[in-house]
Amino acid sequence: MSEEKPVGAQPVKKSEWELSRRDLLWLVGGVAGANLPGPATWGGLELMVKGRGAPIWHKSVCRFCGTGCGIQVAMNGGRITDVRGDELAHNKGVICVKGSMVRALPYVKGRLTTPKIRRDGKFVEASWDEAMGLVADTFKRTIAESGRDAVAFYGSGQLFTEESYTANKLFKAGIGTNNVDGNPRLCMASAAVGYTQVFGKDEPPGSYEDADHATFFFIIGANPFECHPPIFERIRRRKADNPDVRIVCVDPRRTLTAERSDVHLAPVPGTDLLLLNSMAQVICAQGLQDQAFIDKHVRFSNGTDTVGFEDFRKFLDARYRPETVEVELGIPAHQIREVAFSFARAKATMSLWTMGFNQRTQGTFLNNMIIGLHLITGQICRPGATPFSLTGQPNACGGVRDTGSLSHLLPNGRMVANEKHRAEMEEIWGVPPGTISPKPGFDTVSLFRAMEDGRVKACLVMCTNPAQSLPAVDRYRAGMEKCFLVVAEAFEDSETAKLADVLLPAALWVEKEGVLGQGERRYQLVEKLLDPPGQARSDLQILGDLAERLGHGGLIKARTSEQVWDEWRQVSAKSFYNFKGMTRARLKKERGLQWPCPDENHPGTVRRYVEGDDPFVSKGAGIEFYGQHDDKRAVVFLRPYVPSPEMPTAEFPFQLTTGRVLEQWHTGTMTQRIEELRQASGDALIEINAQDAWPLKIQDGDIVELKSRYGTMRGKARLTRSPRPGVLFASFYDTKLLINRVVADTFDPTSKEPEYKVTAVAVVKVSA
Ligand SMILES: Nc1nc2c(c(=O)[nH]1)N[C@H]1C(S)=C(S)[C@@H](COP(=O)(O)OP(=O)(O)OC[C@H]3O[C@@H](n4cnc5c(=O)[nH]c(N)nc54)[C@H](O)[C@@H]3O)O[C@H]1N2
Ligand SMILES: Nc1nc2c(c(=O)[nH]1)N[C@H]1C(S)=C(S)[C@@H](COP(=O)(O)OP(=O)(O)OC[C@H]3O[C@@H](n4cnc5c(=O)[nH]c(N)nc54)[C@H](O)[C@@H]3O)O[C@H]1N2
Ligand code: SF4
Ligand SMILES: [Mo]
Repeated sequence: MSEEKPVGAQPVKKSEWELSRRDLLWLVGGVAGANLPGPATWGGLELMVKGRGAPIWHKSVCRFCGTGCGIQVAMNGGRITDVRGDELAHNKGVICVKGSMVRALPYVKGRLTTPKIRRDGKFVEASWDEAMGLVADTFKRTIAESGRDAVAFYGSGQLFTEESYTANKLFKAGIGTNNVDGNPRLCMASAAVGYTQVFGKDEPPGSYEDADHATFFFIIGANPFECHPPIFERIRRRKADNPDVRIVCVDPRRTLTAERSDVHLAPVPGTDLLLLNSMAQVICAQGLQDQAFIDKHVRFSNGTDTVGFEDFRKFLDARYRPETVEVELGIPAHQIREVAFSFARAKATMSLWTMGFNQRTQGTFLNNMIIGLHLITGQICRPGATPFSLTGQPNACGGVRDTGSLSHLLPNGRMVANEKHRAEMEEIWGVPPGTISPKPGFDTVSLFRAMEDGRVKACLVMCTNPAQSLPAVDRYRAGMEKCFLVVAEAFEDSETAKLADVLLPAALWVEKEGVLGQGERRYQLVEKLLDPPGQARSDLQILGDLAERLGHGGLIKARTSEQVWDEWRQVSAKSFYNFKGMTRARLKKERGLQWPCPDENHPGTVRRYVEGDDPFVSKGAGIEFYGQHDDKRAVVFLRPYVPSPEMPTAEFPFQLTTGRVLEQWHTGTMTQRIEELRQASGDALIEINAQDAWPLKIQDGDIVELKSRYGTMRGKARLTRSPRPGVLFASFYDTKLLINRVVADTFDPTSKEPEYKVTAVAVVKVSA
């Protein structure tokens, strides 16, 4: 292994490290007290490393969330002995408890170490040749009998960029089907569509660095204290240094983020568009808008036609005055006015949002409108003034959105439905005109529905666990059972692995090499430090093998991570996503780079669409939304509020919302295996407001039954004051509480992202 020659590792002054450690301890310690892996674990780690003498530190990246923290990994005797935040990376040395425990990940029990094939209902071990032979034969036969669109790839925002790019190319330009989708559909689709409609191009204009300049933080539908801790820590430092800085948090639960904000507004789940439109109404009615910015850079649209600012005002006045919406929204009119005024008049406003916004039947509209608020107030393209969607997974942006590994996309913002875009990609990939199908493939929900009725007969699932993470999951498990399911997984007992016909053992994190692209357009390299266990292989190797066996070896010529990266870098140069300047050598040295980055001397772009920073802005333009709109303006949409189909009824009087906790990652396959993390979070519980529990005679620890239109399940109740009355909350990491069995099977009609955040339910006590 490369232990002898650390790449990019730099000595760091001890005092700085200690500072970060303390910050982290505070982060961890601030959460919920006694049952957390607190100081003892940290102290222990410190001693352990000292005792061993001379570990060698390697620059790396945490594999968990979209914050994309730079870390340093200590290797000693061929093993990882410690992990700490990288002081020179964007996260300035701060990491969260999951990042600190990622050191344990390669060593946990339960790894899948050989390929397995299901025979007579039981898994038997197989060689790679047998397993891949069966996969390739079944894919070939399915394509011959039922057509190309009967096979599919279901990927992940946790694959490396090289892996997603290769899968996308193999399926779209090799096999000739656009059935390539992945879990970012469950996550970032509404944000991606939102940006594309407004700017003509996906991905945020701003950066984490804006948090160092903002004076007003508008956090809505996000819980960064638990889900993006170093970013929330950066916001808190900003406030500590500048007491006038204000933080507003909009969340139906009093989350740990809400508790640390200046103002917490708790809307009725599913009603945020009333708040945004009402804020816009106040802004326009009181002349708080930035008219000069609007005149120069903004166009208004009702979704089909261009309209004027006056039409926008009339649209807002007719339905969205604070006094009209306050009851339905659950936030008093005076608070709506206050937040609208602060948003517009602050020196620099930064909005941050995540799943409380994206996972909604109006997710796209919410994304349109939050950016719209920044555009009408000119709170954009200045340090600290920016709309910023926080990204969930470590490579949803770089790996999936940017490579176009979704069923309606092609690389670098191109669309399947656009003939010119298809022709461009056919030329770049060197395939005959007409190879790429003009028909968009199945988005996630449609894909699993197509398994139900046999339209999709064979599917390769890679680095994701849909049998636990899809909504209304009982329904989709039944579909998966009918399909020939190939699952590339690191662990043999994930809920999806259990349904597989062929299981392929996957290398994870530093057992392989590749690039992760996180939420601020920053790409960072993860280098290989360990060999994978047993016969496990990287997903890239699996895809190369499959390509070869399907007869597309000539198309998928790049087989090492570095070769794929170089190809992809060249592809990007033909677009506004240009990162040709991000050579492998640079990524080995630097703590990531932000695109656009067109040549090797370019430092990367912190603020997009801003002259002097973004290389694509015309000279003298100052600010230019060059995306794809001919007039180079950004679009503010008139977006009417439509209630969620899952608003409470007499039969289902509560609203269930779901989400995350600090110590656990998604379906828990990794973090539940790390003892410190498992103990810290404990079992998943159904949180209910004590005020709601009282008339139902539910007490802490009682078993309750949840019933929705989609399923019924039981779990243990926890009484709190966190969700607003009428709202229940559960997390989805615990297989003992498969909450997605009751989660609604509804989605945004534009982005096709499921509405995980709002399900109408009934709750009753079953037993004490
Ligand atoms: N610890 C941890 N961190 C993670 C992850 C993890 O699994 N664990 N996963 C990563 C991924 S992939 C993602 S996508 C992100 C998700 O990051 P977040 O979106 O911040 O996390 P969630 O808990 O899904 O949801 C955020 C909040 O939305 C609120 N919410 C629910 N309904 C509504 C609503 O109608 N309106 C508003 N305004 N808010 C609402 C919930 O109460 C919740 O507190 O986290 C990333 N980071
Ligand atoms: N109720 C509810 N459900 C939700 C959400 C919610 O808020 N509420 N959020 C949704 C969102 S935003 C997301 S992003 C999804 C996430 O949902 P999933 O992607 O289904 O969840 P993960 O647990 O991240 O699954 C990743 C799997 O890949 C495996 N793995 C790890 N590394 C590797 C590797 O290198 N290669 C391979 N082949 N496998 C590997 C892990 O063991 C794990 O089983 O969940 C969605 N589901
Ligand atoms: S915040 Fe996210 S990327 Fe950073 S250490 Fe924690 S889990 Fe890893
Ligand atoms: Mo996500």
